[in-house]
Amino acid sequence: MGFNPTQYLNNEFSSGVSFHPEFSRDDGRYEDYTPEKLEALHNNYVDEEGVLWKKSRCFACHLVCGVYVGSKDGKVVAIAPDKSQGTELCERHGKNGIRMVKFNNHPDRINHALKRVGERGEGKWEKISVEQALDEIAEKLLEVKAKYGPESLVVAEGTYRTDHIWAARRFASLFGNACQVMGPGHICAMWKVFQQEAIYGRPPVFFGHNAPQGTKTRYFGGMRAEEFYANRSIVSRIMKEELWGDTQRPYKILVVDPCCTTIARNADLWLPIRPGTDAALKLGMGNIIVQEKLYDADFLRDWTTAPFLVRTDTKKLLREPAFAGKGNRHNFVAWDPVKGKAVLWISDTRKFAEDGVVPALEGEFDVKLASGETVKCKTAFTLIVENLAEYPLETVAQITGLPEQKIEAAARMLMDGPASFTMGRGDADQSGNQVNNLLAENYLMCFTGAVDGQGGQEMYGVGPHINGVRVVRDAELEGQEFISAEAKKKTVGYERYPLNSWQLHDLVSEQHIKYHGTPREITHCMNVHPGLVWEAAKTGKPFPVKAIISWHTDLMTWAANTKHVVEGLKAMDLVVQMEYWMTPAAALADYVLPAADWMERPFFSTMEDVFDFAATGDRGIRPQFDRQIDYDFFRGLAIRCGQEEHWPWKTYEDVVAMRVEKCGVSYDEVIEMGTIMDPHELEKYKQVRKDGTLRGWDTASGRVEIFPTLYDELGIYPILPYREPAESPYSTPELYEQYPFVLTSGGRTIPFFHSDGRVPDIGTREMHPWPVFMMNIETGRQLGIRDGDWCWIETPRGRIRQRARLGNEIGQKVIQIQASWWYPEMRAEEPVLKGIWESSANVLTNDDPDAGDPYIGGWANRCLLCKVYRCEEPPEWFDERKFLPIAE
Ligand SMILES: Nc1nc2c(c(=O)[nH]1)N[C@H]1C(S)=C(S)[C@@H](COP(=O)(O)OP(=O)(O)OC[C@H]3O[C@@H](n4cnc5c(=O)[nH]c(N)nc54)[C@H](O)[C@@H]3O)O[C@H]1N2
Ligand SMILES: Nc1nc2c(c(=O)[nH]1)N[C@H]1C(S)=C(S)[C@@H](COP(=O)(O)OP(=O)(O)OC[C@H]3O[C@@H](n4cnc5c(=O)[nH]c(N)nc54)[C@H](O)[C@@H]3O)O[C@H]1N2
Ligand code: SF4
Ligand SMILES: [Mo]
Repeated sequence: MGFNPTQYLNNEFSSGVSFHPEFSRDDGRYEDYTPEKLEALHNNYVDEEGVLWKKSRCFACHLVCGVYVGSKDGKVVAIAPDKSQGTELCERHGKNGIRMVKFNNHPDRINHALKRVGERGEGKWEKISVEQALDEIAEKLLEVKAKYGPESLVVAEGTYRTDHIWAARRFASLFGNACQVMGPGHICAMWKVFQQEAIYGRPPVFFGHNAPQGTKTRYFGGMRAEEFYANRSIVSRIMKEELWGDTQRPYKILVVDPCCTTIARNADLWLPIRPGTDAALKLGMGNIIVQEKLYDADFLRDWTTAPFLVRTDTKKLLREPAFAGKGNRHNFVAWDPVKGKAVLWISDTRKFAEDGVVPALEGEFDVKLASGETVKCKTAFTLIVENLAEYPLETVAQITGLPEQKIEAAARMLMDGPASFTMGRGDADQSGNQVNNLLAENYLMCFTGAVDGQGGQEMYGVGPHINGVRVVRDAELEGQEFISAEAKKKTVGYERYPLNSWQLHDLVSEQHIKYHGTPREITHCMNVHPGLVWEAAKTGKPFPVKAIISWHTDLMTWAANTKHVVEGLKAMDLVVQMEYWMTPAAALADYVLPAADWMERPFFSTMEDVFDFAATGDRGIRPQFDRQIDYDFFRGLAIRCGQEEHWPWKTYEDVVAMRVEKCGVSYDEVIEMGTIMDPHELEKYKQVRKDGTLRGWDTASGRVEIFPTLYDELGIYPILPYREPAESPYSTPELYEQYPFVLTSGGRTIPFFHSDGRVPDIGTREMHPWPVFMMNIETGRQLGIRDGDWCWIETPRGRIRQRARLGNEIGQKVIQIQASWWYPEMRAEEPVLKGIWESSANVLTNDDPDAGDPYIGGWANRCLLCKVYRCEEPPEWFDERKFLPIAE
C-alpha cells in the first residue's frame, strides 16, 4: 500500500496529529518522592503542594498494581507507587508517572462522542453529546433486535483491562442475548482456564509465583517472561530474583521455546522447539514417563479418573445408568482386581460402592451391563498409555526438531520431584491445536502427582472473604439467570465447538454451583469465533449477526486475518466502539464513545473470577470532558433498552459498596484494604467434609479428570493424537517451497501492552519507535538482510513490513514478528486506517475455522509459513529521527 507524506496529516477528529507543539513535554512534572513522602501518602491526603492523592489501582496492564493518583484542580499531575501494595512504577509510567499524566491529558484522546457522517471508514465525524449517542445506539439496537432477534448482537472485547466486564454481560443477558462475546480469551489464557475447571474443578495457578516451596522443576512453555510484565512489578521481581539471578535456586528450570529468551539462557535445559509442535513433545515425554513407570501411580489411581472404565466398542465411559440399569450419570465404574469384578464409583461420596476397593489402573476387562450384554472395557489410563505409545522418541524428535537426548532429559527432569508448569501464549494457546495440547499437558501434571500439592501446582480457590463472608463475585452480576436455554443455542459456533460454548459451560457451572454456591463465570471462557461471526454478518448464516459493540479492544490488531475483519465490520448494521483513541477499529465505527481510563474510575474486581483475590482502588479524578466509564456506558444503554430495574446502582462507587455490603464493610474501608486474599491451602482434596466424606476435587467425578468425563458427556473422545499445524513444512509442502520460513508472532515488549503505547508524545513509543522481527544472523546473511533493514514478511494472506533484528537467539528457519502494530500518527480514513496494513501481524494470520482447533476454534498465531525479503527502500513514512526520546 503506497503512501504519500501528506497522508500523515490528520483531520480534526481522526486525531493522530501527534507531535503537538502545544502539548508540552514538560507538563505534569512533579518533584521526586522521598521515602518519607511515600510513607505519608494515604487516601484523600493533600500534600503541601496542594496535590490531592487517591489510593488507586493502575489498570494499564493485568497486574493491577496499587498506585496513588495525584491531582490538582481535577487534573492528574503525578502517580506514586503504593508501597503498602508492594508496587514500583514500571516503564509505562515513567518517572513520577509522567507518561500516565500525558496519557490522561493527551490532545489525541477521544473526549466526546463521535457519530459517523460520511461512509463507514471515510473519516467524517460529527461531535455529539454522549446522551444523544446512547439514545441513538439504543434505538438502533432495538431495531436490529426487532428485525433479526437478540442473537444478532455480538460484543467484542480485549484482554483484561477493565473490571466492568460483567456489566457488558449483564446488558447482553437482559437484552436476550446469551452473551455472544468475541475476545482474545479464545487464544489467550481464558479458554484453558475454562477447560481446566472441567478437569480440576478450579484452574491451576497459571502466572506469577505458581511454584510453592519444594518445587524441583519449573516448566516454562512459550513464555517471554522477561517482557511479560513490566520489569518492576511484583511478579517480575520474583521472577527476576528467583529465575534469572539466583544460581543457588533449589529447583531446575526447563524452557521450551524456539527462541533463547532470558529464562532460556538461565535454564538448566532449553528445548528450541519447532513452533506449533508442543503437543507432540508433551506426548513424547509422557510416553517416556509411562514406559519407565516414573509417574505417581497412587495419585493417578486414587485421585484421578485414570482407573475409570471406557467401553472399547463406543469409546465412552461406562456410567451407572448403563452398568446398573439406573442411577446417576456422574457415577462411574472401575475394576476391583481382588474380587475380579467391576465396581461402582459414587462421585458424591468420593467412595466406591464397596469398601476397601483399590481399583486397577491398567488393564482390559469384560463387564456385564444391566442389559445383560457383556462389553470389553479398558481403563482410561490404558487408553492414554496406548496413545502415548504412538510417540516414541524418534518420531517426536522428527516432529519437533529436537534432539532425542534433550526430550529424554526433559521427561526425567519433570519426574525428579514436584514440578510446576508456567505456560505462556507460545505453547498451546495460539497453536491452532489447543485441546490436544492441553490434554497432553494434563497428563504430565497428573503424572507428577503434585497438583495442589507441596512444590507442585497450586489451585485457585473461590474467594475472597472479608469477615468470613465472600464478596460478590463477577459471576453473580453477569445476569446468567436471565439467559434462556433457547438463547444459549443461538450463539455462533454452539454446535461446532461444544467445548467453547454453553454446552460445556452448563455442565461446568452445575459443578461450580454445587461446590461453591455461585455459577461459573461467563467471562471470556466461551468466545465466538471471529471468522464465523464475519460470515454470519455477511451471509446471515447460521443467523444474521448485525450489531457489534466493541470496547477495551482493537479487533483490527488482535483478530486473525484483518481483511476478513474489515469485511465483517462493514457487513454490520451497527458498529459501536468505546475507546481512548481513534484506533483502526474505531475508524470503521458508526459511533465512537469516549472511554474514561483507569485514573478516572474506581476499581473493584474479583479478577474475572479466575484468581482467588480481589483488588480495590479509589477513583483518581472525575472523568475529563465527556469521557464515560465503561459501567456508565452499559448502564446508560441498559436503561434505554428497558432494563432499569436491574441496574439499581447509579454509580460505580455504589457497585463497589454493594459487593462488600454483606461482609460488613463500607466503600471507604474496602478501598483501604487494597488487596483481599484468602489464605492459600495445599492438598485441599484430602480434607474431610462436615459429613465425614473426603473433599476430593470440585469436578463431576470428584477426581481430577485426566480423562474428562464432561468431554465424554458431550460426545468427545478425550484422548487425542498430535495434529500437525494446518500450515507447515509437513502439512503443506508445496506452500513451504514458496514460503520457506516458519512464522511466529507475538513476543511482548515493554512498555507496550498489545496495541497500547504507540501514541507519540507520551514517552512509550519514543522508547521503541518501530516494529522489529527476529531473524537468525546467518539467515540474514544469506538473504542479504542487515540489522535494522525494513523487510517484507509475506504469507498467502498478505504482506507487512517490520525491521530486522538479527541474532543467534532464534533458529535459522524461524521468524518471529511483533504483533499489535498500528501507527496512531497516520490518517484514519481508508485505505490508511491508522496504518493497520503496514506492520500488523494479523494481516498475515489465518482465521479459517477449518485450519484451527476442532473443539475450540482457536487459530494459529505461532506456526504459519512465510517468506521474508528486504524492502528496496524504507517505507516512505519512515523517519529515523521522528521519535526522539523524551527527557523525563
Ligand atoms: N509488556 C507486555 N506484557 C504483556 C503483554 C503485552 O502486550 N506487553 N500482554 C499480556 C498478555 S494478554 C499476554 S497473553 C501475555 C503473553 O505473554 P507470553 O505468553 O510471554 O507471550 P509472548 O511474549 O508472545 O511470548 C511467547 C513466547 O513463545 C515463544 N513461542 C513462539 N512459538 C512457540 C511455540 O510454538 N511453542 C513454544 N513452546 N513457544 C513458542 C516465543 O518465542 C516467545 O518467547 O503477556 C502479558 N503481558
Ligand atoms: N498475531 C497475533 N495476534 C494476537 C496475539 C499475538 O501474539 N499474535 N496475542 C493475542 C492476545 S494473547 C491478546 S490478549 C490480544 C490483545 O488484544 P486486545 O486486548 O484487544 O488489545 P489491543 O489490541 O491493545 O486493544 C485494546 C484497546 O482497548 C483500549 N482500552 C484500553 N483500556 C480500556 C478501557 O478500560 N476501556 C475501554 N473502553 N477501552 C480500553 C485501548 O486503547 C486499545 O485500543 O491479541 C491477540 N492477538
Ligand atoms: S506493571 Fe505497570 S502498567 Fe502494569 S499495573 Fe503495574 S504499574 Fe500499571
Ligand atoms: Mo493475552
